Order: sequence, then structure tokens, then C-alpha cells
Amino acid sequence: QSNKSWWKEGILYQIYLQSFKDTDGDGFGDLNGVVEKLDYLKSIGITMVWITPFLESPMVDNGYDVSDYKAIHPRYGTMEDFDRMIYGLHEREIKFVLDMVVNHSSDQHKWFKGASSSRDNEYYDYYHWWPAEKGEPPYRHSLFDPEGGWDYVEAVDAYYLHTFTGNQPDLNWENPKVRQEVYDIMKFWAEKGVDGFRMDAFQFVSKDTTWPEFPEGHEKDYVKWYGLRPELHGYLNEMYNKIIGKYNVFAVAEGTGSTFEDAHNLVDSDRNELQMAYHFDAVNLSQTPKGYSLLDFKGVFSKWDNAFSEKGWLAIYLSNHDNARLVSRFGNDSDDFRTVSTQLLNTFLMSMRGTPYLYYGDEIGMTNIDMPNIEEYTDIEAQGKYQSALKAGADMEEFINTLNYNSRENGRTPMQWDASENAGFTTGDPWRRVNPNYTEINVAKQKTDPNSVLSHFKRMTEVRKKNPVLVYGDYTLLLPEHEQVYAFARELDEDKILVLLNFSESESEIELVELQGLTSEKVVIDNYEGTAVEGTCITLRPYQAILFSLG
Ligand code: TEU
Repeated sequence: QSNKSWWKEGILYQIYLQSFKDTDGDGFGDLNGVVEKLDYLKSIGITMVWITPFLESPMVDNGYDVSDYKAIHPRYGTMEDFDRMIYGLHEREIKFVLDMVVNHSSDQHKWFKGASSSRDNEYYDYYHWWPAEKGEPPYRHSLFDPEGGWDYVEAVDAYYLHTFTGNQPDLNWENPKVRQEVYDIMKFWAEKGVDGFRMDAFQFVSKDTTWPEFPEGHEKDYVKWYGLRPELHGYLNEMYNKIIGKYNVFAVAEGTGSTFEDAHNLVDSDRNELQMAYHFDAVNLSQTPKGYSLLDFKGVFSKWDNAFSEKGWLAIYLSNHDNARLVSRFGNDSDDFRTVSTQLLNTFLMSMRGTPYLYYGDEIGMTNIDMPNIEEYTDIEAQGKYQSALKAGADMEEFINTLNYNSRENGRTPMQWDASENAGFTTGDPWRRVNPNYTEINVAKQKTDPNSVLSHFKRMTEVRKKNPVLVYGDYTLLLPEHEQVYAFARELDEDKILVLLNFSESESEIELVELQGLTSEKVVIDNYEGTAVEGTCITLRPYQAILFSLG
């Protein structure tokens, strides 16, 4: 195993700022809300915080469209609020990760305003253009725009490329000036004390600017065709030398390209490029209400662990601001099993090799919100998908059912702090409806209950921190064919931990030689009480998650 690092040992908590805590009554969460909750963050045991974008933006994609990379959007606060927040985090030994959205800028950024005004403008080459005199541009798929990835601008008589909405033009990474701008932005924030960078939509940067036609059907495999040109590695080296190494920060890429080779080339430590990446294979497993198969789930995590066992480092996650809620997709959000199944998932995330990325609200088991009407969706992605489905003549009832299940808006509802109006999130009108189950599921209620999701979460962060074997240890899958139980061992020198997770609402009896002689003293953490091992057998209760020390 390669060198130890604080960012490998950390437990990251992602905050969707707009929905976390509002302190000025405008219905949007803000930086002061994080300041107000600093002690809460410390109390749950997390050690790193990543906050979704809060920079100046016209908010077409809730801040993933930045118009000034060095200014805070007034909705979220001021630079002084930011300074106070990062100071408060550091005071509590919590690191701060900034979301760097530099695959694209906003079309309201001064670079794009200049670029789209004249071909002679100094910023013209900051973006990708297809001059109209060459005819129609070769088709490029857009993830958010059913009309495709090129938009025409009359003033320059050319089309610009946008992988996301038309208001998010892709930056031209082949231009050294653009890269220098990116490093300047990173330097600015590193000097403000930022400890890490999350590189948004990173697998799309560095395109083939000869703009070849892509083969039929490439839209279904756009990651393979759209970015990660070999030149990128040189650029990342440059970034490492100018920023990452110099300021002792780390960078994590959203996305890993389409092969293990791509993924490795991004994060192998000897290459001095990025430090960590997260793949989409696991979250892609459960996209419809039909759910997923545990065998596939084990397959994905085992395959990725295996590919990174020698070198490189992964983020481990099952939910974030681009996904529906953890328990609703990967657990069981019924009244009977919500608590235990969230506990199981949190146990899993913190027992794997890789840095756990935990999403706000999952520490209390927040669930999907029921939104069966398209009118209620404010997200640009949902609206784009809806238009595409209409255009394709899809079964719209099925479309809405699926959207209601997998939409990322499910994961963006206000944090449920207590049972007071609006869940204690705001005194004003929340920007997005609070999940009506907040009277049942909230922090205040769970704080005092030793069996709650929250209390278990705190115990689990302790366990993770006390056991380096869970961070660095080798991973061995056990019972690979079992359809309900995910069992694996982690091993580092003398330390060995057995992880048993029953991903099912029925009891599951399993047999493992490792269980021989285990008594309750060997239990590291368990979401049930009084577990009895008999010989080499154990009967796991519904969604039971238990760790035994074998050392
Ligand atoms: O997402 C990049 C990305 O690859 C998207 O396809 C993402 O998987 C999709 O939104 C899933 O719902 C990043 C951000 O995480 C996302 O929130 C932004 O909307 C997007 O970039 C554009 O900046």
C-alpha cells in the first residue's frame, strides 16, 4: 500500500449548502448556517467537509455555472463568512474541500461574454468554437440539453460546445492561458486555507479538438469519446507542480473515464497528478424502482477495490447531490427497516478501502421525497430529461415514476434538524419543500436515542478512526455468491476485521470458518444487541451490520 495521507484517513461529509441551514431567513442555506452547525459537524465525527458551489453564479444549475471564481454569491454570504467558516472548521480539525467547476464556466462569466462578442476577443480561445463557414458541427451529445452540445452565436458566426446546458460553455483546456487561470483560482483558494479540491465533471475536460465524427451510438458511451485526452496527464502534472504538491492539498476527480487504465492514469501516486477519483458504477446500479442485485453491487465494489489495491485511491460513496437518497435507493425506507438499513449502509461506506464520502442527511436516514408532478421539478437536469423523453415518444407515466425514484432533487431537500416548522432549516419560505416526514426523521429526535441512525453513525465514525485496518487494510470478499449477505474481511499486519452485512429484510444464516470462537467481546460495532455466534454459524437479523475483530 502506498503512502499514508490525511485525506485517505479522513471521513468526508458533503453539504448541499442551499439546503443545510439558513440563518438569514431567505429560504436558502448559507455559509453562516455551516458556522452555526460547526459543533454538530464535529460531534458526528467527520473530518472533512465538501460544500457544493457557493461562488458567484446566475444559478442555472444551482451554482455549477460559475460567473466569478473568486467571489461568493450573496445568497450564501460574504468572503468574511467564508473565512470564519474555514477558521471554525480548522479549529475543530476538519478539512475543507472546494468544488472546482472548471470543465465549463457560466455563459455570464466575463471570459464567455468577451469570447462570444468577437473572434478577435482575447478570451475567444478560452472556449471551443466551430466556425459556421465550415458547415454544421459534428454531432455532440449534451447531458442536459436535448438539442445537443453545440449552440450558435451570431456575433462570432460560430457554434460553442457545451457538455451540460447552453449556459455552461466548456472551457478549452488545450489553451495554456485557460490552465493558468485554473491554477490562479486554485492558488487563490489554497492561500485562503482550502485543503482539497473536488474537480467537477472532470472526465469531460481535454477534448479532441480536431472534432472527429463519432461512431453511431456514441451518445450512450459519451464518457469514452468526450474527454480525457492523453494530453490531460501533462496538464495535471503541471497542476500538481504548481498547486497540489506546493500547498499540500489534494484533488479528487468526479469521474474516472471509461476504463481502469484511465482511472489509474488519473490517480496513481507515482504519476503526481490527482489523488483520488470517484466512479459512477455503483450509483448507476439502482436507477429504477426495481432496485439492484446485491451480487452486482458486490461485483462493482470488489472489482474497483481490486483494481486499486496496489496503487491509487478511491472515494467510496452511494449518494450525493446528483443522486436520490441513500436509504431509498440502496436500503429500505419503510418504517420498519429505515433505521437498520441506513445503519447498514453507513457501516458499509465506512468499512471499505477508500475515503468515505457521506452526504448530509444520510446520518439521520433522510429519504426520497414524493414528487409525482413534473411541474414541481426545478432542476435543469430533470427538465432536460423530460423534454428528451417527450421527444423520443417515451412512456411518460413510466418516465415520471422513474424520475420520482431516481431524481437528484430527492437528495436536495432541506436538512431535517428538528420537528419545528420547516424542520428548523429556515424561518422563511424554504427554496424547496421540506420532506413531510421531518417530524419523524430529524436530528433533535435522534440525538438522544442510542439506537438511532445518528447515534450509530457517531459510533461508526469512531470505529473508522480507531481502526487503520479499515482505511488501509486489504479487502477480501467472502461468500461471493450469497444473494443477501455482503461479507468481507479487511486485513492490515496483525489486525483483521470481519464485516458482515445482511442486505435483506429477512434473517440470513451464514457459515464462515472465521466465526469460530468469536464471542461478543470481539464485536467492534453492531446495529443490533446481543449477537450469538454458534460454532461457525451466525444468523443475521434484517439489515444487521456487524464487525468482528479477528486480531
Ligand atoms: O456532474 C457531472 C456529471 O457527469 C453529471 O452527468 C452528473 O452525473 C449528473 O448530473 C447526475 O445527475 C457535475 C455536478 O456534480 C452536477 O451537479 C452538475 O450539474 C454538473 O457537473 C454540471 O456542472
